[in-house]
Amino acid sequence: MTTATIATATPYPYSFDLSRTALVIIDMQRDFVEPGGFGETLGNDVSLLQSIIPAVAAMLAGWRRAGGLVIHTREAHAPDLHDCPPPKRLRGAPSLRIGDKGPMGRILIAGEPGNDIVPELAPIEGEWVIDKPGKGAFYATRLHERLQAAGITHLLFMGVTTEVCVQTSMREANDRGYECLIVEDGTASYFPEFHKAALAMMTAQGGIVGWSATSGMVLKEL
Ligand code: TIU
Repeated sequence: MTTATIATATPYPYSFDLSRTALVIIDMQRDFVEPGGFGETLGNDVSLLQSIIPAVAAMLAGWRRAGGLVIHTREAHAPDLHDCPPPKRLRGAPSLRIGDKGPMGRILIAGEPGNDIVPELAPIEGEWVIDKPGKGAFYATRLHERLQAAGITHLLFMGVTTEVCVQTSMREANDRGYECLIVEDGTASYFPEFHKAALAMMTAQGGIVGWSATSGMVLKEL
């Protein structure tokens, strides 16, 4: 096993063995980054999220070349909505609710065109794809059990949105004992100030939730 160290990670150097580390890409779905999806129905400007696709693609390519495990998640509900708590569907005043028909198919429903991962980041053979009904990747999925079986101890997070599904997933992972790092330019929010605050609150207090680093810092060590 060879150990890589990102010396300039925040708040202090982060070390990982590639064979025990997975790259987790959270919810890079058309529903969040393209017009007409779930994100836009909530009133958001989706262009802010599109801007990270090149950095996420570069990290993904580097991680694949190095032979690391890649995990993609999708926020997705069953067509009959049995896994969607009514408050999640009924909250707020979106232009379309979860399960309603939009320009990319039914909003946030598994199997609909809008629920797909964007083509630039499409999963390939051998990569895990986890459908999750909640914001966190560990809630109501078998992710923890699969990671344990694969001997994974470290997780690098990217995807959207920083303070919602990415932060929730990283907090869930931290509570389960994983050493987590968030890739600063591989994640984005509809609210730039929330992106910045989420990174700061997770790495404060000696890395209370984990570390952060740029994609360039990670790629240099692969
Ligand atoms: N994937 C994810 O973050 N789901 C959200 O609903 N995020 C929002 O910021 N709305």
